[in-house]
Amino acid sequence: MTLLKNLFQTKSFHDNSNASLGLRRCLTATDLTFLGIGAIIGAGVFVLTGFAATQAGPAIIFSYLLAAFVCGLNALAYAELASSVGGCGSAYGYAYAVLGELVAWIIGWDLLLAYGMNAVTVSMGWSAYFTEALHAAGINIPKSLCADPLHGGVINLPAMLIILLLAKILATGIKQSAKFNKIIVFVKLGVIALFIGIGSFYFDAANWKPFAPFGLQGIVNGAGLIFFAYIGFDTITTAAEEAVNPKRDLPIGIIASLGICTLVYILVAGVLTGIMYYPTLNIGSPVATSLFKLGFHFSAEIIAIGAIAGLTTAILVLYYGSTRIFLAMARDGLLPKSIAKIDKKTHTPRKLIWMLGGIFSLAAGILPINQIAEFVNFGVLTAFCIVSICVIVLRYTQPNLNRPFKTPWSPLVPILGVISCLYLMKSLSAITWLSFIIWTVIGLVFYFKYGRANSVILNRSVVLENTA
Ligand code: ALA
Repeated sequence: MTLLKNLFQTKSFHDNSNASLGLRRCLTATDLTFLGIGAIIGAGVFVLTGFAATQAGPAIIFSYLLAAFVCGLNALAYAELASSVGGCGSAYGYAYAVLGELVAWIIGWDLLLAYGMNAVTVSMGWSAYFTEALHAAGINIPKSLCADPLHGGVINLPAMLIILLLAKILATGIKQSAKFNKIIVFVKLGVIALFIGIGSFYFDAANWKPFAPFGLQGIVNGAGLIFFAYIGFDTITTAAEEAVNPKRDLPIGIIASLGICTLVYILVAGVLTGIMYYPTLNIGSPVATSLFKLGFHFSAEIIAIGAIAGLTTAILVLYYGSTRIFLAMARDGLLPKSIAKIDKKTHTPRKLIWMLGGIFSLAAGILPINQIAEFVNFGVLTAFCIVSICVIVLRYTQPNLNRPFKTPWSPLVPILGVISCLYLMKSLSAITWLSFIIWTVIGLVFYFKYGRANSVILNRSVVLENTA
């Protein structure tokens, strides 16, 4: 009975939001919105749009809207918890405060891998664009040095190097990282505007016939794939302890970044399918290639450079998110605290950043991309489900909690959030489900061997029981 009680021991909200980690509070609502856009716009739109268009046709616009709807439902739940529960642990922290330690551990463990592998996946897309850009400039990197062993190479060196470069930036300081992110977000929004501007002059309505060649099923399949393009708005919540006014600014950052990106995606998808007939879009760099085919060679090169910039910030913010989740878990004693120490000068967890950077870099050098991307979707969808469930439970357990932002029409909206995530998860492959189960079992072994013995909350309860 005590074991069961311990496993579902929750953490007080005070512990979650007010503990001082030594991080620096310096991020504004604008910084947070830019961090969101930085994480969201990446491989999804620059790489996956073409593949998704071959599944949905020009109706990919509706796939984007559908995926935005699913994310929007859960984004409202994130906004409510970020403003009321707080803490840099994101879904892990909310689950700890609402559903207890065991669920929190499972979700934190899941998110560590999902964010980390997401950064790795995008770094592989980055490498592909980068080697292509070098090739266009007449510099050729041998395939053995820019592809993983399963794709005819030995090691993916560019993917490894970009992660190490970003480790250096993240370790320097959050304000510097946010500034770097902001500049690059301007570059990527600029090249997307260039694409929409040029492309809209060449829009040919004939390419939109038929508009939905694969019907509703095609739209749903496209949404399942394109969901990846929206991942990232949730990482803003990991910046809760570095935000100046998290209760007000986190909901603004989440909703604004998701809204802006949805608009951008719909415009890109509409223009892309209007200038190229959808069956010809089965390519890895549809945005740049379509302009190239229109004869805008120079603009296509600029777009490719913008895509590289876009992918860089997606890696940066996802990598940042994984370090903050680790930090929150280490603060609670569930992971080794010594690794997550904050450097007094830079106010960053330098050791942790370099340790995770080393692991991610190695993974980027040798792992194949496809399987990881599905796993990322699975991990993030699980977190979304838990966050929406937390909102529903918390409305009953803590009806009077101060909620600066409230999810409208609760519990309908969070219930729809959970159902829509489960629906998308159902379509993922058996191997992805199996990988998730294996990863969770490894996590549970670690938890029962290490986490429970070192858990701050559990040890505190033991002390209280002994002194009572
Ligand atoms: N949303 C991010 C991307 O599209 C993960 O790259």
